[in-house]
Amino acid sequence: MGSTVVKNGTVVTADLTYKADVKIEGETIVEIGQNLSGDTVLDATGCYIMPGGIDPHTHLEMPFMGTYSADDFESGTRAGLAGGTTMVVDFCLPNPNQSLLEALQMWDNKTGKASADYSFHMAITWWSEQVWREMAEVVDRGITSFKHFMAYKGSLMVNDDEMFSSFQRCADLGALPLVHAENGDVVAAMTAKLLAEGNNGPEAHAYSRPPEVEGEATNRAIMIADMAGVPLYVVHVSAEQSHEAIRRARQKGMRVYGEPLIQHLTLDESEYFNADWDHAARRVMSPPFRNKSHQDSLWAGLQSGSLSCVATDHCAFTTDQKRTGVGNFAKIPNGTGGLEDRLPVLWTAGVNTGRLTMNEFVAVTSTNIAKILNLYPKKGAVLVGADADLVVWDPKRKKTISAASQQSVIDYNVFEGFEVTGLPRYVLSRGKVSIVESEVKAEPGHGRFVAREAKNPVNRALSQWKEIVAPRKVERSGIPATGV
Ligand code: DUC
Ligand code: ZN
Ligand code: ZN
Ligand code: ZN
Repeated sequence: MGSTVVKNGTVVTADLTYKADVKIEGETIVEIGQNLSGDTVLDATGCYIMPGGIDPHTHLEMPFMGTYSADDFESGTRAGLAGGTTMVVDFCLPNPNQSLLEALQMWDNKTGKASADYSFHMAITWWSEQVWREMAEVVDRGITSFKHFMAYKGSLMVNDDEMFSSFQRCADLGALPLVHAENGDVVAAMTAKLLAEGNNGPEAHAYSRPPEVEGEATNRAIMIADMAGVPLYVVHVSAEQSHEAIRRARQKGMRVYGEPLIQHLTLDESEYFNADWDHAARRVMSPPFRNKSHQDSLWAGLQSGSLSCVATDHCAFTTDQKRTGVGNFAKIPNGTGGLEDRLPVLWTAGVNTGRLTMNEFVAVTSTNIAKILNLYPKKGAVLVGADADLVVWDPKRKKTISAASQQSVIDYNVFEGFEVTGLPRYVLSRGKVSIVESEVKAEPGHGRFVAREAKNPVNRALSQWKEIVAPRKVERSGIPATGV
């Protein structure tokens, strides 16, 4: 393969904006400078050259709620590339009692047609000595983050004792725990009550999971992480209550990271209430969409740095799949799409409105994620030696989002009708030109697994700095045996 030069553009990274050409050989950036030449030239006049987006939260071809999410690694990574996302981190979900390593093999088997790079988070869905042991093997295989569901009682949910054990194990291994923070017991109780009262429509999904459910669980997970001495990553932060818990923890010196979704930043609960059944059910996800005051909180968190990255939780179901929940909202498969739309919608609603700078945009869609998940600077950077995962972003290109022209295989799009200004001109995946405006040149099978390293275990998160020492046994004399 000869060299490629991206010419006449402006490089935009998480901290710098400057005019330069970027030269690529094979899969890697080899030079950044002025007047570079190469065998192939990609013209970036009027465009920004940014690190490709990383989506830290996807569910591709995932068995869930009696079905499988409809986008697989082929359509999912293609959708990502079409919107400027060059890497996804997907969740491997063992069944209760299933070996983590066996589940990992199953997930790996799904990735043959990925056209962009990928990694995994491993979910801890049950707890035993075997799970404790296998976590080390999972880390050795380059998967250094472990997800815990505090909701989905009866299937994926773990209890506090299991979560505390797993968090301590993460601390030992230098791994990062993630939480889906909703109080699963309260959700189950509210769901049963709503159904008993005849509230079975999709809007009741939102009533069953109010913001307090999320705030309580987020705070609980943070305190448990503090006791375990481990950093924490909170997925899909949708509410002021959970954002508040994260802000407070960070102010105390804890490494707690919050991830809002592009859906929660731009869509609100009116989608459930002023709509027909299909419209509302297509937007059923957990956590549900909130009111505008929560959206303001999430934007403020991205601006001030109390929230770290923007994801999609891409977990797409067709209308037919959603209809299994007619008559019982608790059976509507939870999930929405967004992989193709995350960057254009965030640019339009964030950068074009002045809510985010371009550098902040790069930070929250790519660089912060790469740093938190130990992918940096291979990913998330425009630097010599980094993978040539690049998006050449045309801030003037426009389109109206529509299911009719999307890469996802589902039959609708929650952003249908959104007019976006700011779209990729070119997208490169490890040097391969995969998107040229609306033309898809992605190559199924090109995507590769990216192994990550565990951080040094001294990367802890504590509200009060303590040396890690064995608990001290106090020797007392002359105190009655029952004394304290
Ligand atoms: N929430 C969803 O909406 N879908 C997948 C899993 C989740 O937590
Ligand atoms: Zn979740
Ligand atoms: Zn998810
Ligand atoms: Zn290839």
